[in-house]
Amino acid sequence: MAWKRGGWAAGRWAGCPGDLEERAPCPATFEKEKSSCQEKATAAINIGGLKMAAAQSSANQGVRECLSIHIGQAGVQIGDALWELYCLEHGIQPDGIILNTKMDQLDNFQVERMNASCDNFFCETSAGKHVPRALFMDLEPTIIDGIRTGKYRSLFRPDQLLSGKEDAANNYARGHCSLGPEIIDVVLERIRKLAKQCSGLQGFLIFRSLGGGTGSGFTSLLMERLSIEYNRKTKLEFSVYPAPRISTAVVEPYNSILTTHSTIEHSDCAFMVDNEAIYDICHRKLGVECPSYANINRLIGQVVSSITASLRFKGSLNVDLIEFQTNLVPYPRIHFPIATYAPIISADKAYHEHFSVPDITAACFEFSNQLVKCDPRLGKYMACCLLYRGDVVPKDVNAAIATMKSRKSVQFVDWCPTGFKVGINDQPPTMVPGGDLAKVQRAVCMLSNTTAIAEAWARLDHKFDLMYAKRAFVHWYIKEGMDEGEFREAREDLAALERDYEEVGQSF
Ligand SMILES: Nc1nc2c(ncn2[C@@H]2O[C@H](COP(=O)(O)OP(=O)(O)OP(=O)(O)O)[C@@H](O)[C@H]2O)c(=O)[nH]1
Ligand SMILES: [Mg+2]
Repeated sequence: MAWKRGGWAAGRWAGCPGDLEERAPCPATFEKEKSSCQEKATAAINIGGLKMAAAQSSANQGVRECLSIHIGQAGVQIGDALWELYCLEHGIQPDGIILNTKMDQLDNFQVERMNASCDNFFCETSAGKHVPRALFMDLEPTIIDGIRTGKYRSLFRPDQLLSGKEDAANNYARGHCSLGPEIIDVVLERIRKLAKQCSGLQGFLIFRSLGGGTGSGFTSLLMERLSIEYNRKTKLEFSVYPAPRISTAVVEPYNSILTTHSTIEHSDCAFMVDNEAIYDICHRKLGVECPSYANINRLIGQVVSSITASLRFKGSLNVDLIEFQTNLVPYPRIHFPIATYAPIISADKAYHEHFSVPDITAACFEFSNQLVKCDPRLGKYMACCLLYRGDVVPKDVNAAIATMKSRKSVQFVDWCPTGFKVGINDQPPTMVPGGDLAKVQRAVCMLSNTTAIAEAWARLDHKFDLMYAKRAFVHWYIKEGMDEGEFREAREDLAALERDYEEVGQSF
């Protein structure tokens, strides 16, 4: 197994949930327990204490900005949904100005404290406008034109929305070898400009599909160049895994395997989102008869928001995503955690249900809540992180985890402690007006690194093999300047990845 530089920062191993009780109570809970004016004043003082702690820690760490790069149709459309949600969560209006909902000093104080880290994702101009630290790019113009003319058109500066003239026609080689090189320098220049506005750039979040020509080919090219130019900065990916029922091209398995091969060395952690799994969630759990990309992207947005919440909000039990990432990736190539989210419920059903911490924790171990189709009961966990949001107290989390640990179906590899790393963010999830999800008081996103993900690679490898046995469609790639040897190399690398997973799952 190839070794590469480890995670974003030094971290410690899976914190025992018992640790949580020793820390300060979460302000949401704290405030709920206080009612009189006298008590409110005490809360303010105590919250003030927290603010000081938060300010000190942010002074120590400085601002740690993340740049989001949205590539190709899927990357751009997911970005559209995601930045709408981020804006709603931070009270930022479509023109970038923060909505003034501060009712009293305590509220004022809390909003400021919670939003203290929003600078990691938004750059505030001298006029008080919040501009996303993001770049949208596509090889063709129509999808980005949708943002240029959409509701959030004035949120972005024009140079953050970059498009070419023609797409990569579902061909990795066009994105990587022929069209991509023509636009890569402009893209890097725009990224440089965004990076210059950061005082402590932490890394990149890259959104794309594995199956599209731009998403696969251009992203590979960009990742290679980012590694050269920003050597030590982490690159996290959110990649759409192709689903035959929804996908637009037969060659998606080729593109997916070619891009996985060429980016595996450049990516530190990749969250795969399987369109078929999310389609089924929207259909079965949210009652959407025929889910569209808009429905799917909103759900993806909600999960990504939970994953990045620790970088955007402060909180006493907040655990930085970087710390999670360190725990999630035991070997550089084994960097594909599965995300699971709960509760996923529509507004009409939510009235009859109560989602306690044990309920939502247990739901994370249900196959039907996973964003990738594979069966964790058939694999072994290497790491398990639980990212709670909203009204959640450590006592309940500890109890819920103890129950899950006792389940036979939750098996860890024997070289790894059965640790669950936990973070609690005070902010409950925000619902998008007109969205499918119900407003809830608490939610959880589980990130688990399990050997079961090898099943998803095996499925893709099998589809690749069927086509490649007949060399079907290969000439399109050769025509764009690719060497056929790359197909063989990529496929061998993926076979090695499957074997890596087998190896890490083996007992001593
Ligand atoms: N979740 C999600 N998937 C999408 C979306 N748009 C396209 N896809 C999926 O992405 C894959 C196709 O890739 P695209 O992102 O459309 O392609 P592209 O990156 O623009 O590349 P080219 O068009 O070939 O230049 C298919 O698997 C689609 O199902 C979207 O908005 N959301
Ligand atoms: Mg496209």
